[in-house]
Amino acid sequence: MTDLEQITQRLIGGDIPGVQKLAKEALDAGIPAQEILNQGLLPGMNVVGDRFKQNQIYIPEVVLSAKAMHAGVELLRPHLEAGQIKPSATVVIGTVQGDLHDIGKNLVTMMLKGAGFEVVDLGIDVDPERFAEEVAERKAHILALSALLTTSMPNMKKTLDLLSERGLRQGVIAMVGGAPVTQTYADEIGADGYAQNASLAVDRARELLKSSTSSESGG
Ligand code: B1M
Repeated sequence: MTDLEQITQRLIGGDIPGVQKLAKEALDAGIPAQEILNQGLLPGMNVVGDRFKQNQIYIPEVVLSAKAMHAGVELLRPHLEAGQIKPSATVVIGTVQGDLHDIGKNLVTMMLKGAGFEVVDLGIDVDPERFAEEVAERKAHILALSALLTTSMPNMKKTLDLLSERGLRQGVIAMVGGAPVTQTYADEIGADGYAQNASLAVDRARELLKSSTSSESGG
């Protein structure tokens, strides 16, 4: 078994110190943080998700694996966020109301920071009112909404609707994402962009900013 496969196994087993130890050893051995994330930690979380869905494991096991994921990601954080240049734009990000999932949202946050964005992370279970307040106060260029539950997805629309009511919607690029969210859903609720994963979120944020700046300047 490779070092990264061992990380995957420890994460599935919810072994927090084991994940920390192996992730640190992998970093020390010069394996890039992105590779440890993509080939060690994320495959483990996928297995956990599948087993949870098939009732092979239950919430306590999922919580332990999620904690192991957090611990691993914390170790990688400085490496994923490294190399930033001056902030190119401000992003307000959060998991929508009714939803407590934050692992994916935290990865998107890290990748955006690593790409030089200034990111204001509002955390989990964020209500539309709070998103609207922060977008206005921070003069955000991008609002990034994450949802992992089909039951919390409608709160993405509620948030965008509130921004429209307040006259804030036109001034901000709205991006959505999370496992159950699709491009079709993004179009349906009038979001400007959707991305399937954290690195695509960075690409999409850049593209959207570029096209909004060129349309402002008339080209
Ligand atoms: Co929950 N859970 N969970 N859970 N959980 C899911 C989401 C579920 C699919 C599991 C399943 O049934 N297979 C299911 C949802 C079903 C549905 O809605 N159709 C589910 C359920 C049902 C629940 C509870 C209701 C369970 C219960 O209590 N009976 C409950 C709800 C609590 C609540 O939120 N109100 C619950 C609770 C939990 C835990 C607390 C135990 C824990 C969360 C811990 C935490 O986040 N701190 C948890 C976990 C860990 C999961 C699974 C297993 C893994 C989620 C995860 O972290 N994935 C998940 C199963 C699964 O998704 N396969 C599941 C790894 C993460 C890196 O991926 O978050 O998708 P993801 O993020 C990706 C992309 O989606 C994207 O980039 C990220 C990185 O590449 N992305 C964006 C995310 N946000 C983005 C925003 C963007 C762009 C891209 O732009 C703005």
